[in-house]
Amino acid sequence: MDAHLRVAVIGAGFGGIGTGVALLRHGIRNIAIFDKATELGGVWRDNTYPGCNCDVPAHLYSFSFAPYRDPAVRYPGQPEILAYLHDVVETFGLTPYLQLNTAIIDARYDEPDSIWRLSTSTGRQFTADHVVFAVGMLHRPKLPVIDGLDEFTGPIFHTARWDHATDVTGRDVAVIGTGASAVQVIPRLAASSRRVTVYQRTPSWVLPKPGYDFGAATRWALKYLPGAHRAYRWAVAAAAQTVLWPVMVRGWSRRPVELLARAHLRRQVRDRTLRQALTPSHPLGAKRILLSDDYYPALTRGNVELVTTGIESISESAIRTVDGLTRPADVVVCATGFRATEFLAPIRIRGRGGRLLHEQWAAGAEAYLGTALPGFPNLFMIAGPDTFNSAGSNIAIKESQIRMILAAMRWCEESGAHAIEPSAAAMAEHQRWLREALSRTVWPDGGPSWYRTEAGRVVAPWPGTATEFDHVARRDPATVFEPVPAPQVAACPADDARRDTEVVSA
Ligand code: N01
Repeated sequence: MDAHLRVAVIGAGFGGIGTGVALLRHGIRNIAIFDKATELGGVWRDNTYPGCNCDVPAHLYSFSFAPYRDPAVRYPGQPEILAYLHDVVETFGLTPYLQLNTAIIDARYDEPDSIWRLSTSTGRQFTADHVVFAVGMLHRPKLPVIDGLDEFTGPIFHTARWDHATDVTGRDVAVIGTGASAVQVIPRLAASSRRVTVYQRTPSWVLPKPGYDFGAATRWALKYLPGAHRAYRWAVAAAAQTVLWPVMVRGWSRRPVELLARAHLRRQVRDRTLRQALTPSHPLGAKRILLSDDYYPALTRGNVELVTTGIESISESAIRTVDGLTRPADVVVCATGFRATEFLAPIRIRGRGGRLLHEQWAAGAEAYLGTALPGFPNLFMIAGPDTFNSAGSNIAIKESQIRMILAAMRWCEESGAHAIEPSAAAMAEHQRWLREALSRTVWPDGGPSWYRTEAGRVVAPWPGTATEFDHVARRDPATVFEPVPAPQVAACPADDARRDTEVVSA
């Protein structure tokens, strides 16, 4: 018989872990947190490239219920953030609920029974009253499509699949891409490789990333002064929102920050030709803004070359650009990003009436506040469409979604409904608002990026601040959700005996 869960959480990164903690805190213990990998951590498990760290201060980029408290380091590296997540899982007793090495490959809503039927990669089947997809946006690497890529005989890998067996010391390394991952890894490669050739298709806007470590006074305050940590966290969130959100809005309001970015480039790159090559033509904010103090200096090193001519092909040991030049490469690093707009792929998800989610989303994913959608009862998402926080921490957005999901589950139970979903009216009103809000941002003008589908539809970033997101997420569930039509065969998922006594062991 299938094991029954009250809530199945898919993904053991920040979103899934935050959801798990919230469920346990609400006394909901018949849960499992599935992850396809052998370890928890999501993107902080996958990205182990040299230099990987968080460009948002960790005192903000952490859960409000478990703030990151290192009094010395402002931007911890990937190992520290992964350790933090392990710590949260341990502290809040989530370990017994983890089902690692278990990918959910198929999720089907069973209307007569008002439950989700889940098939896993291990062959085990589960049923669940509610499913929460917390699979993230940035976890499926996007490899470039380049002629001859398969013919390259040396190591070739994506930043999120770093090959630690490859020693780059004294070798010629080619890096394709100049996004957030590239700007972190290039300075490290430049310091250890013989030569680094950076293939840039589009330059990124880069802002300074000041103050890696705290000074003595701040360390003391963060350690000993009651409330100092909370005040610091609040101040960082307020500053990020105040400075960065106006950048995302069309018009003059991005100008002051753009001047800052230009000054940063001028200060760090004296060579006029290189500076020109590094000056973006898209509006600041149209793609994710990068923060770095060591990327530009790395590009000015004698052993680093920035190539702005397009790549034509790759051979056994070299990269050829469209101007006919060929540059040797021993190792190729693809810093080419993720298939961010293919939300929830590759899981096959069928809702009411057998509708296939990916067919419904063929023109671009949409959901009510990136969290739930009509036709898919009791299905929730963390980091769904239109939820990426371009002006601050994404953990805050995830926590707002988690609160909304818990409120919706509670409302479902209290109202005696078998299952709930956003009403068509709430969804339509939200989509109307979204379209208007997005049209006031710079994203539609930004050219290709992971914020947009290939057809140009903006589907990833949230067109507002984290505070505004939280405000919408706090709406009374009764004004957003509605019960789905009664099932043909009576079954009561509100039956506590079924919900809370059968605990699935990891
Ligand atoms: O990926 P990206 P990323 N030929 O999509 C280029 C988060 N993150 O891994 O702009 C040549 O940003 C592409 O060029 P173009 C963060 O949210 C967070 O760097 O499409 N080039 C671009 O330059 C971030 O935004 C942290 O013209 C090709 C690059 O590859 C997100 O992850 C750290 C190409 C891809 O950039 C993704 O960042 C790191 C091709 N065929 C990442 N295909 C933190 O610190 C693609 N490109 C929290």
